[in-house]
Amino acid sequence: MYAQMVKSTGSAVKSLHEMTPQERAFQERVDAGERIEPKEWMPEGYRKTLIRQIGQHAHSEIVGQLPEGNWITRAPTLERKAILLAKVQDEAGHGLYLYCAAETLGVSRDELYEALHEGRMKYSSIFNYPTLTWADIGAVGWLVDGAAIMNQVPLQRCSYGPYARAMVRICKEESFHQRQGFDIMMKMANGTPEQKEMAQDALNRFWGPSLMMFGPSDEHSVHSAQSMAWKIKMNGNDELRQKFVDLTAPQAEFLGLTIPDPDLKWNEERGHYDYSEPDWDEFFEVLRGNGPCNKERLGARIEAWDDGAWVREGLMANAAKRRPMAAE
Ligand code: BYC
Repeated sequence: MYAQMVKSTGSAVKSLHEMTPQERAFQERVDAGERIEPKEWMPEGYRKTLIRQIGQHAHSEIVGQLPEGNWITRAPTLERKAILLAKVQDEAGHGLYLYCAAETLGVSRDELYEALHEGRMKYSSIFNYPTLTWADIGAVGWLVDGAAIMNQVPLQRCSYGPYARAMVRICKEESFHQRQGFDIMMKMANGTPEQKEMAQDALNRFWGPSLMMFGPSDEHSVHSAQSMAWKIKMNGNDELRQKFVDLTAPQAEFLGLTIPDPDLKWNEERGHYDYSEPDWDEFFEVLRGNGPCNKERLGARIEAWDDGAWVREGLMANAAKRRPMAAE
């Protein structure tokens, strides 16, 4: 029930000569870097892939409020509390922009929520891990928002107009989020030995799950080839993961913390860091609904939906009452 049990359905990319004239004209527009807008013709697969990705993305923003929301009342100072509150509110806003972008593809927000609640749609695996200490809030901002930026900046150039435009605003806010996380890590890493230990422990627990945010290795990514041909995705999963490692490793060094990977080493020849693959068995278990917090996270969303029923009913009743008045 709580699993994100959707079966992946990637299919081979059609070559230009296998396409219908309409599909070919569409692909040529995408190849030329043109933006596709809501009312324009698009292949059904393109529309479905966008609904899947934007919907999952929106759900991630909303479910992603839970691990951090957990710390709003326990943030160590008033300033930290205000900052965290603003960040969590931003995530709600991101969810709303993204649900709106998905709605332009002919799916309603209610349908998307229903699919999430029934385990027919996924959200990012990272939010199925608990935030046990204040340092975890630093690690989430630094690593989770850091990974999100790495993935989302290229999406500002994606082929679907409403998604690309939503990304512009989201990315601006994500950089603030990443910096506030790094700032928490700086304070902790330069604090008492106990605080530094907490920072290291948070890095130890969030490193692998952050690498998993980029999705399975290209070899196991069922959607990448088609999504990249349609410019719904601009890069492969492994390419972005490598960029994230390259950017983050020196930051960890600056903090005086150790990334929990004995194989992490700068490779002069490649011009990149070598690193170990995360535990992919764990990743697929989390996707099957067996992560540490899957049940809790989805349970909280379902409860919020049920608790809000009276508000939705009230609003609908009010709108129905006003309709005849507006017609007069
Ligand atoms: N978790 O063929 P692949 C945030 C699924 S939130 C769960 O490579 P694709 C924030 C994938 O969906 C930021 N599932 O897929 C919020 C597919 O299954 P389906 C979230 C994952 O789509 C609050 C299957 O595995 N960012 O920043 O080409 C607080 C095969 O994968 C994951 C986005 O959503 C995963 N990690 O590529 C703080 C970015 N990875 O759908 C921060 C937009 C893969 O066939 N999304 N799967 O059932 C994307 O860029 C792409 O969808 C992904 C995956 C790179 C994630």
